[in-house]
Amino acid sequence: MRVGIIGLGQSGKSSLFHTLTEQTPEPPSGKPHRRLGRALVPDERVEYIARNENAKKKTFAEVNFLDPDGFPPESGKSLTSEFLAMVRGCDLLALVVRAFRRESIMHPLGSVDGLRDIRNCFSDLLIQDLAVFEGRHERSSKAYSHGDKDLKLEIDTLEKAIAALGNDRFLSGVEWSKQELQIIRHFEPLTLKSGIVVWNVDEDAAFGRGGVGIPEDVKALCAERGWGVGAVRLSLESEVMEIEYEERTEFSHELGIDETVRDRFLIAVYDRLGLLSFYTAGPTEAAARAIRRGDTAWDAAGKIHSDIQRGFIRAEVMSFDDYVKYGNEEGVKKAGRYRVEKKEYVVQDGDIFYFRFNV
Ligand SMILES: Nc1nc2c(ncn2[C@@H]2O[C@H](COP(=O)(O)OP(=O)(O)O)[C@@H](O)[C@H]2O)c(=O)[nH]1
Ligand SMILES: [Mg+2]
Repeated sequence: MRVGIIGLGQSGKSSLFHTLTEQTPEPPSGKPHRRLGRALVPDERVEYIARNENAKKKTFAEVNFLDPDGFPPESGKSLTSEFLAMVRGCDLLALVVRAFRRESIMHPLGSVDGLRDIRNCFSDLLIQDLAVFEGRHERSSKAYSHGDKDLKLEIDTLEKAIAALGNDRFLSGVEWSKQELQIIRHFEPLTLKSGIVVWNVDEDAAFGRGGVGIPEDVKALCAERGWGVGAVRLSLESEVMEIEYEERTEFSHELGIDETVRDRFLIAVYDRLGLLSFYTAGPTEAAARAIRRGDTAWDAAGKIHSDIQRGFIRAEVMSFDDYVKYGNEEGVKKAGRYRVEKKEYVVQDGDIFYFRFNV
């Protein structure tokens, strides 16, 4: 899973990247590039399985982050097409919005107005999609008039998308048939992606769970677009990340942070993308991996190794709860709770798999 961090210049994108990945942003290179990093998803179940199996290694599910960086300062006034092209392949967009005051840091539009910035950025996404679909529509229409009649459904779908975008609607808010969805997904439209607005407030701002610190009109705008929104204090959080891991909790408490941005953010990503975790357990490794709700045992096998997917024979499964209740795999078997499933089996949160395969 990959999250693309977007936002105007100086809004706090790289600070967010830094807090999420604990990767120190290198000095600006002056050339546009994708800065990549990852965060491991904290998981008590992996810890438990590792202890119980005496596993040599623990592997946590991971979420990847992309911070498009190195753009010239002038381009920080809006989300340009070069900038947005970098996040096309991402599963989720995180739009960082400046709500902190701090006079000494310039705002590219000259004043701090988060609602305006969100509106502008949302229309940048929309315009970008519109350009992609219009370009494709023109080409497909030409081919159609030259006799390629297979393009009928594509053209109808493109027109539906163009009409929606023209009416200021995100593609995620439109009803699509399975076939239509397949067609538009191919273009990786930005307004079809899940999104979260990261409302970056001052270190002394009122702040808390359930949207404390976020103005009502901002919440309403995000809800209208189907985006999530959460407040963060990135300058504080960056400070916390500077501290040695062992001392972080205590320091965080002193600052009134009871949950790090990273933990809250990862929970939000799981929620937005409809992710769940499945596991593998053994003496060599206790591992968690993320998968989308509705995905099958066959998809899960592919998350581990393409060979396991290719040679898939069957999946042996127990739930994490049974594993805890009956002590170990043998206990689960004795209790008659160990299952054998086929490729089509829909993965449940907490499933512990053993894949039989043959290549
Ligand atoms: N006071 C304050 N400064 C911040 C905050 N977030 C970021 N900054 C500062 O704003 C500047 C731009 O941040 P950066 O993360 O590089 O923004 P980017 O251009 O979007 O990547 C840096 O000097 C940060 O230290 C915040 O929440 N409060
Ligand atoms: Mg940056």
